Amino acid sequence: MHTENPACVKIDNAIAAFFADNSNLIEKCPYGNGHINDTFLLRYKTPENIEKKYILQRMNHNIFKNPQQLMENVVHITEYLRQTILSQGGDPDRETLNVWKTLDGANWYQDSNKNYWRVFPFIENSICLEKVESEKDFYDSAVAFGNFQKMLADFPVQTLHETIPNFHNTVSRFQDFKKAIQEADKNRATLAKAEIAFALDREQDASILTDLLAKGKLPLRVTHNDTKLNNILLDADTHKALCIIDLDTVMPGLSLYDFGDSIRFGASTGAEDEPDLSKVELDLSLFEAFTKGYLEGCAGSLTKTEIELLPVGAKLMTFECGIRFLADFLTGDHYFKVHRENHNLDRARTQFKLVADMEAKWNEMQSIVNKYQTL
Ligand code: ADP
Ligand code: GN1
Ligand code: MG
Repeated sequence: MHTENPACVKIDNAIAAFFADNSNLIEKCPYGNGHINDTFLLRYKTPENIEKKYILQRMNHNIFKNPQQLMENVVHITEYLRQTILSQGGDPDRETLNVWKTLDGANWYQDSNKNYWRVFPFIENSICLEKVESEKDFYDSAVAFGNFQKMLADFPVQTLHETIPNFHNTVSRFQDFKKAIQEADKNRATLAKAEIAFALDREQDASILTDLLAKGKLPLRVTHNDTKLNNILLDADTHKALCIIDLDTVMPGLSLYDFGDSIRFGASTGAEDEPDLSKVELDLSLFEAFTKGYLEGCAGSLTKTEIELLPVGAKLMTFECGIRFLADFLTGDHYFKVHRENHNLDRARTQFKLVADMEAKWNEMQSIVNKYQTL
């Protein structure tokens, strides 16, 4: 079980690598709700008495096996986005992440315990939502994720490192899941009997997208691959989508991964870890708002096949996340951070409840996509 409390991690050496004078450091505290990295907020007071904030992160090198390559990707992508945003008259200090260098001019720092650290200036006057508050916010986030992919359409894809191989290869995720069943803790397997059966019943679904990709029927694009609502910052005053963050998994992928992952998290009526499943279903109005926004953001760049398969993307990304949570539960919670007993099982259950609800609402989902096909 992942028991380390981020609050207890010694961060002072890391801070000293990035900032010369710490006499004005007001606060350092754990921040955000990510499942993978350890994130801290640093608050400084400048000599002019102005507050400046930074995000300090310890990259999870058990999951990201090569943090140097990961940071090469992040630097390369953010510098590329910076130029594009500038050429469009935008504000690159607010509309993209920017990597803050160490005092030695490096993009990351490795401490004596072999932890890898990085810093981003905090994007001021921004908010981050864990749950959709209005359809309009979700629509705006969809336009931003579609536009993000469009901005990276000409990015030299061959220069990107694959930070986690087979990240959204659902077939390989299913194999991992079956292996987890073999290696499972007996009590946990008993607790999750119904969920294991639910997933095994849907094995044939796992290969739908990988088969189409292999046959050349779906184009490989530069995608974000982790398009949860809490990976986008909104302007605190206007609620306009401002900046896409968490770029660790930007890699070649399918547009359907980005669409699907956003739906799985944002179009659910319940939280990802809601224990009361009666509160979890697919909100079709939110599905519609996101479909419209995403297609507008992609601005005609998606093929007819990609558009037709949007409901498949939503269902498969939800199913894939469910089997990942379940595999982690069965084998002892080593991947996703957990904060309570059976946390990963609760997460798997919400994902499977959503999958079942999507199956029940399949015709409606397809009609919605048809309605916006020409955007
Ligand atoms: P994880 O990989 O653990 O999900 P994220 O990179 O998504 O970590 O960061 C965790 C949280 O920190 C985000 O959800 C967001 O609230 C906040 N955050 C990250 N970077 C910034 C930034 N540059 N400015 C403001 N908030 C940020
Ligand atoms: C993880 O890091 P975070 O919390 O944004 C995971 C995603 C999952 C998500 C489920 C690198 O994302 O793939 O969809 O949890 N990231 C990684 O909430 O595995
Ligand atoms: Mg995140």
